Amino acid sequence: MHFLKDRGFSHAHASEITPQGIYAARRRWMQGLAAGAALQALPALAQSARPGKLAPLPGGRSSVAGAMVMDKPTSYADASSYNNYYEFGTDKSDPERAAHTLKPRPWTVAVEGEVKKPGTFDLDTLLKLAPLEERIYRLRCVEGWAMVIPWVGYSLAELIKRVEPTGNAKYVQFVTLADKAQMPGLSSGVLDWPYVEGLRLDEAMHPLTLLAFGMYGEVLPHQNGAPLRLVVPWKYGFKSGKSIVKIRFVESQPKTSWQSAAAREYGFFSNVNPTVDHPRWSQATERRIGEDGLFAKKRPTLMFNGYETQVGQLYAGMDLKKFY
Ligand SMILES: Nc1nc2c(c(=O)[nH]1)N[C@H]1C(S)=C(S)[C@@H](COP(=O)(O)O)O[C@H]1N2
Ligand SMILES: [Mo]
Repeated sequence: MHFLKDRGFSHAHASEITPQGIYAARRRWMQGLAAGAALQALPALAQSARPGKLAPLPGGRSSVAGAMVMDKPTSYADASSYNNYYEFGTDKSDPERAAHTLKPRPWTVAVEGEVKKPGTFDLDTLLKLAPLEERIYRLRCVEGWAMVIPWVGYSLAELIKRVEPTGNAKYVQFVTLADKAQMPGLSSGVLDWPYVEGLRLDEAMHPLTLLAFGMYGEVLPHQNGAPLRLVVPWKYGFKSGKSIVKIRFVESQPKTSWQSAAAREYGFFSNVNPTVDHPRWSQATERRIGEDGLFAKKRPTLMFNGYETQVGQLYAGMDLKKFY
């Protein structure tokens, strides 16, 4: 997995990978804590240091508003072992165990539909398309658990601007890999394959919508969606497709795999919303992975997963109970 050597990356020191801004912000945060609590919080400082498992992929400081949440990052061990990636099985532990068969290179992404400059981009081209940034996002699964992950990537808008959507482009559909030879889960009928997702064009253009190539300063582990995936932090996790192979610009709202599976349960928008319950369970609270145990407090779910200031305007005047 040392395929990034050609970019001249050597094993950088953690302090070079983690933007100074995070250190400064964490320092301010730590200063606000009592000495004892600060000691307990110390491991958080090491969280975004490289785990040293895969090829390094450093990201620079992001200037995007909301790109750096101050919550303690989930451990790499948890983030890479508790996954939803149904192409490799439906148990949380299946992807880590089974995704070694995924071949993240060579890899291309086809961009087609309502764009003036369609084309097929290979991974190296995409990696160089815009400066890579580190962004610490909350990711909230519709099942009720959440993580905090330092991703490496750039705004999807960078790619969208280059392909020049036509006036007819109102939505973007994301198609992910479906290859039976690499993905044992495809023989099950839990979802329609390939796994497809979609966003409205303005959601796709929002600077927080991330095209991610790495996490924790390294390339993405297979189970987290190597070699590239989407991360839309204000929506339920299933909107963030893994291992994307095609991006299609379309005029009408595209089909998504989860809507096809259960339209009443998984809407097109799927914005994190504590006031709109899933038909089978409440969304009012959530559980942070790594915080389970006897004394773990229940966390209230935040409107738009805590990104309301940044994205609320996208939904001004919309009935969010109807457009769930
Ligand atoms: N291709 C594909 N992408 C997917 C999924 C999937 O099953 N297949 N699961 C989604 C769900 S339900 C969640 S919560 C997130 C989980 O991302 P993580 O494992 O990196 O935390 O990926 C999303 N992307
Ligand atoms: Mo999910």
